[in-house]
Formats: sequence, structure tokens, C-alpha cells
Amino acid sequence: MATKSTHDLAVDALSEDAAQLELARLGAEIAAANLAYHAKDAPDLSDADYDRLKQRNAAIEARFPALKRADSPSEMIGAPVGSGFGKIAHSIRMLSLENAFSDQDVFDFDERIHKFLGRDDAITFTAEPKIDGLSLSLRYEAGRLVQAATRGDGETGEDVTANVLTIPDIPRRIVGAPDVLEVRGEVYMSHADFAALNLKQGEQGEKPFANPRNAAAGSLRQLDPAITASRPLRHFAYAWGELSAPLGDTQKAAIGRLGDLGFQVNPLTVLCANAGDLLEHYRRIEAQRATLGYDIDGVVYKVNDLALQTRLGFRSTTPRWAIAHKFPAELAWTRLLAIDIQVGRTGALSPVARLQPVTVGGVVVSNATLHNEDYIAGRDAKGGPIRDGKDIRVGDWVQVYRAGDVIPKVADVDISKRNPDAQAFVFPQICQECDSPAVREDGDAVRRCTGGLICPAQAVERLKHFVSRAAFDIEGLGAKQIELFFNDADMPVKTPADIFTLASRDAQNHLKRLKNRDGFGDKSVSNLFAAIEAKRDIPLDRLIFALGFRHIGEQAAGLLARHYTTWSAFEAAASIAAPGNPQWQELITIGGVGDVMAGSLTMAMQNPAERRAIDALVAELRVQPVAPRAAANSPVAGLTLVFTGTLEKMSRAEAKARAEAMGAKVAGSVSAKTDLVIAGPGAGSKAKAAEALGIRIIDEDAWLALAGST
Ligand code: JCF
Repeated sequence: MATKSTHDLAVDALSEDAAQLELARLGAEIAAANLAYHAKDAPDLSDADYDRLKQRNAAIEARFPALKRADSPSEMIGAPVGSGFGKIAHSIRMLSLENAFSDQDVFDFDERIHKFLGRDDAITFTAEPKIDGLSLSLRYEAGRLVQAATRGDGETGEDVTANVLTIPDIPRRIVGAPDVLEVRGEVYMSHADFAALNLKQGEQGEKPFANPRNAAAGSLRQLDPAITASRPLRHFAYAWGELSAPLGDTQKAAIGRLGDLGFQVNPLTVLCANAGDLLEHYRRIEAQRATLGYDIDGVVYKVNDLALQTRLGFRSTTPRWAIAHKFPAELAWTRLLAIDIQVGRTGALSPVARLQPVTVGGVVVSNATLHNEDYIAGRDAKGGPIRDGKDIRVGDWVQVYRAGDVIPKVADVDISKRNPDAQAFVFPQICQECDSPAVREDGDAVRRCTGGLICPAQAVERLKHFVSRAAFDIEGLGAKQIELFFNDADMPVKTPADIFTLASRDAQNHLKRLKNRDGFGDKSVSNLFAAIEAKRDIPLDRLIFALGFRHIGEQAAGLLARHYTTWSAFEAAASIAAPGNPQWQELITIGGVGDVMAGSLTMAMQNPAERRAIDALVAELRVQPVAPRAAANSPVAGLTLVFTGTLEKMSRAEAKARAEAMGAKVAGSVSAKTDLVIAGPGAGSKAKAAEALGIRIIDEDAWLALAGST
């Protein structure tokens, strides 16, 4: 392949295309060498060879300045610690899709869309197979592929440009495209290519891949693009990100345009006139599943009209205008060897099934979740029977299922094969990790350890959460290292604050310095301490998320941070908020924060033991304030709106979503806090109340003008 044939050519002899490939290859090779040197403590290149690579890169950049990469090694000092790939922030978020599992879910999807848009005529959809691979975003500028990124967490992905340049389905140059074009699609491996690759792996004494998806992922995420080039990867385009000009008026037309530009688009993409048609196409695709030659895990439905897609917009991470109708999960029967109880960071006791290993949909499963004690006993949350009331006992034959990437679950049990001596499972009422009582609150399906910070299992899980990717994300300090440090006799890390005193404790610990231990070296220790040091500056939203308050996830942490903006304001409010007082009132009027979140937040912030741990941590940090939600350029940003009467051009749901997207709050009733009332025909008491309070009232047309519509 080109990656092998160009790198001995003199720089003067390189064509522009060859030079682009060569820069990608050099970038990847230098990144790999940096990684080996800085992060793995194992340089695999002589200094002279390394310098030669850097010089060649610089020479090619000098000859083709326009080809200089955004992640050029000439601009880089060292490697991003611990990760071989550079990071790329997606200019437009890469979305995931909501799932549908039944025909009813599909009818509900169609009905939700009709309601939202306030329409009762049929809405046309596209339906296409859902490829089971890895999503990728390709960026073209002036017709040239300049960047390729994995999905990552949707906001930031890994730079895999050098590898993607070796995939034949993906054009390097396109003609007649918008100046900026981001193409989104899926990289996958066909069944035939997967079988051949595994055969080769076997012959070379390498481990075979579990399934085509893993093979595709392992092949794309290679630090050496020559390896990727030797792997038979394919690609389908199905969506787009940033565009300097629209691709068409409809989903179908836009995808057709991508096909015309030279991308592979799935031939089973069709238009469907209504939900019934969608289901018909789903069945057609399902019937072909085994003979398609590549893995699919469902069918994706999208509203065809792009203007309607725009009106429908997004929930936090998924579009309202699309859904993935999944195929039924794969099933297998196996023996239940044991039931273990795991204690999570909020104290929840989770029963885990240890299984005789069994292959389910191409993956070997030996653990599965049993949800909670009622599930094992054969009861649902309201005490009604599940599985006809059959309980699950150790030694039973159980049915395991796996849907997509989710944790395998135990679905059913075969009582006819039960050993007559089998005993019903007794769910522990005492936490086996700390001997504290484990209790169930009213209406909670989950039994929880009451030990809080004294429970070692909770403490470890909290620490793992604390260092996780969306929280402190400390390179070189993952779940494995947390386990090690937690149990370390000389340098224990029991609370988050302990992480930030590691370096100073190490310096005083003459006899047992970390660098002298097994598995550590000078370089890895100094890298670790540098990575910790770097996170003393932490944005408020990450800190709030990292503290792991029950019910407060990444999104709620962001809402809280953007509302209070500084740690001191947040801390002051959370320390005294109690139902009924002004601080509580302020907390629960933050859109997206309710009583439940406010309750768990104030409970933790007002608990002396928790506070000691939190205060000790914050004393080690420089918490970075977070800018309040961008309120700019919207005439209604920060205002509280009330809709009343009949809206004729927009449903209530759409009006509310639009207002919220513009930074307004939407309330159900008029009060002194209302800034603006939008009154349609038939507005009654609310409009009167607004008048009495002297609040501005506008009609639907004035609202549409504000909302930037016609
Ligand atoms: O085939 C897929 N895996 C697939 C994933 C297809 C799509 O049309 C998608 C997707 C993920 C997100 N569309 C979106 C918006």
C-alpha cells in the first residue's frame, strides 16, 4: 500500500497526495515513538532514527505548507501522556440514537413526532440497516480529507487520520463538495474478511478477535498505520456534521449526494411513508440479516425532511427525529455457578451472576447482572410476579441475553432442571464489605449499605468514579491503580484528597519511594505526579460530577456549575439549603434540578464526615469558575416564559423546546417571576393574571418572530 511505498522517496520527488499520506504516517510514527518514550518508559527507536523522522516531517511541511497537519509533530512537545492518539474536539457533537425494541416503540416514536410538530398527516421517514461497527467523523476541506476522528464520548474523539487514509472505501479527495464537509459513518469488517483475518491471526500465533466489530476497532486503533492498511476495513456514510453548504433538502437526497461524491452508502436505505412501512422494511432487513455479509444490529429510522429534523431538534444526547429499532437480543442457556454481591459507590448492593462461560452473539459471557433482590426472587417492583414468579437459585440453568454493548442480563430460569436440594437465595441484609446494615428505603428496589465512607467498597468505587474520564481523568491513575493505592500500606489513598498529597508523602517516604517498587519506575512515577499536579486546576462542573453525589450525573453537574459558577457560591448555597428556605428554592428552580437531586446534594454537603473529606480535597485544588450558560444573542435568554391558549403554528412541546434552546425557562403558571406570556386564541385566566401583574403579553406571530421563524 501507499504507506509502505512512499517513505523512501526523496522529499523533492513526492507528489502532493503522496506527501499528505507521508505526513500522516510520520505523524503517527512520531506519536508512537513519543508514547513509547514518555508514557511506557520503553523507547523503541534510537535518538538518531527519531530525529530523522522529525526532520523528514519538517522537510515535507516546508515543501507543502498547505498540508501541514493540525496535529503536526513539529508543533508538539512530547506525547499526550498515556494515549497514542491526539484528541479532536468535534465541531458538532456526534450523537447517539434512542433505541426502540418493539413495534409499539416505533408507533410511539411516530406519534411523538406528530404531536411535537402538531401534524396529523403522514410523515415520511428513511429506514437503513444499523451497521455494527465504529462511528467515525471525516472532515474534508476544499475537497481534501484533512481529519478523521472516532466518536469518543461524542464531544471529543481520537485522531485516527493516518489510519483512515489507508481505507479504500474512504476517498481522500472529493470533487464538487461543499468547502467544509464532515461525513459521518461507520467503519466495519465483512464476515468473510473477518474470518480470513482470524485465520491469519491464528497462523501468526496472535489472539483471534471475538467478532467483526472488535476486529474493526482493533484495526482502526493501531498506532502503526501500516497495520491498519493490512486490515480489510470498510465504510458506510450515513450522516454529516459541519457543512459550509447544505447537501440537500431531505435525508435521502443528502445521503444520495454523499454517494455521488464517492462514499459508500447502504443500498438498503429506503423511504417509508409511515410507521407501518417502517416495520415492513424492518422485517425485510431482518430476513436478510444472515446473508448480508456484515453485522447489523437493527434498523435506523430518520425523519426524511431536513427542515422538520431542524424543528424537532435534540434532547441532551439524542435527536428527536431518529431512532434505532434494535433486533431482539441474542440468547443462550448456561449454569449459574454463584451469585456475588457487589457494592457500588452509592452503596447499592448489586447481585452479579457468575456463569459457566457461554458464547452469546459472538462474545463469551461469564458474568451477568441479576439487577436486585426482587428480580432474583421473581417479583417486580410492585410485588407482582416476573418469570411467572420463578426465583433464581445457584446451580440453576439460566437464560442469558446480550443486547449490543450493554451488560449481559439473566432473563429466565429452567426450573425443570433444578437440583431438588437447591436453596432459595438469601439476599444479605448486612454489607459484607463493612458489616454495616444494608437497608431498602421505601419504594427503592435497591438495598444499600449504610456505611458511607467507612465502607471500603464504597470508598474505592467513589475513588474510581473520581478519577474517571468525565471527572478528574488523571492519566495513569485508573481503576486498577486506585485499587493498588487504596490498599497500599505505606502510601494509602483512601479519599480524593489523598491523591493530591501522594507526591509530598512520597518525598518524605525515604525507604519506600514509589519509584523503587515493582511496576513503577522513575519516569512513570514522575509522569503520574505531573498528571495529578495538572488536575489541581479543575473546572467546577467536573469537580461537582467527580464528588459523585447520588442522582447528580454529568449533565446535572454542568447545570449546577453554570448556575453557581464558583465553588464558594455553590458551597455556600448547598451548605444551608433546606426545604422551604430561599437557598433550596433557588436550587430547585434551576432547570433540570429537582427535589431528588437537591435532597442528595444537601444531605452530602451537610454531613460532617462527608464535608471533612470534601473540604480537605478542595483545599488541595484551584477550582476554576465556569461561565454561566451562554445567554447571548437570544432575545429571551434568561427569561421565564408562559405559554397559554392555543398555538396554531407550533405545538406546545415544540414551543417549549425552542424556548429552552434559546436559554429561556418555561413555566406552567403565571407568577411575579414571569417575564413574558405568549397567548394564543382562547387564553383565559393566565392571560388575565399576567395583565393584572403588568407582564408583557404577545401573540403567536410575535413569538414566532422572536423564535426566528416565519
Ligand atoms: O449504522 C449505524 N450504526 C448508524 C448510527 C446509522 C445512522 O444513521 C446513525 C447512527 C448514529 C447516529 N445516525 C445517527 C444520527
